[in-house]
Amino acid sequence: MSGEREMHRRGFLTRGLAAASTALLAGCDELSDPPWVKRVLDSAEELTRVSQRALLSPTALAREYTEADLSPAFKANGSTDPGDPAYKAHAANGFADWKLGIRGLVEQPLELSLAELRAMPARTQITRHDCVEGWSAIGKWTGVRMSAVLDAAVIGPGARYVVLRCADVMDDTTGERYYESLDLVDAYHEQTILAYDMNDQALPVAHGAPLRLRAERQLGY
Ligand SMILES: Nc1nc2c(c(=O)[nH]1)N[C@H]1C(S)=C(S)[C@@H](COP(=O)(O)O)O[C@H]1N2
Ligand SMILES: [Mo]
Repeated sequence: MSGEREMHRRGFLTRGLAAASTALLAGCDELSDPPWVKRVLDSAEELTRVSQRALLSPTALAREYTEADLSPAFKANGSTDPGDPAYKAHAANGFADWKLGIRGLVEQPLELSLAELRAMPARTQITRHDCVEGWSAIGKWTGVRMSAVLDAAVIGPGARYVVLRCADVMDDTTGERYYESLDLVDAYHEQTILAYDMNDQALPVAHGAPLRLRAERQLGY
């Protein structure tokens, strides 16, 4: 992802919130269980996210809507047709051979097919996506909780963030691909899911097939 995009999405929430984040950090010892919560909040780099949490408590749920609230159209934004040849081959094959790789600071690296992900306990949520570019849409998402995937992979004691690496290239000069990161508070949030269905249909390519992170407490994620 581009630095500019990062600034737009994260930067504007931070400004003017230094006082609020200091106040919240002072109260962080109360969040001592589980241990990774303190580890995350101990870091000064976490000020941005802690600032957001000063406004939105860390475990509170984002509002969920009903079927009647579903937006008639959900704008496809960003990369709507990734050009990567390997991605295109997977898409042409209905992602039957595609696998989600979970690696890094985990004790049990995993490769999970879509069928395996669909066999895990599912969560469905109807939520509003708010893009910082100034549009919103309500969609219905079904997928597996990220916590279940992380627990299956057994995150190691040094792990503090989850980085999601995507198929689409964001910077043609460097070839850098789109990525996003979450701290473990957001990763384990009840509504943080890896969605394979959107509005009861398999996720379309324009909306991030085969699997899309929904992090409902974050703008545009
Ligand atoms: N891999 C990838 N994920 C992405 C993007 C992207 O370009 N590539 N765009 C982001 C932005 S800015 C938004 S608003 C939403 C758009 O999701 P949609 O295409 O389903 O509307 O996806 C986010 N995730
Ligand atoms: Mo966005």
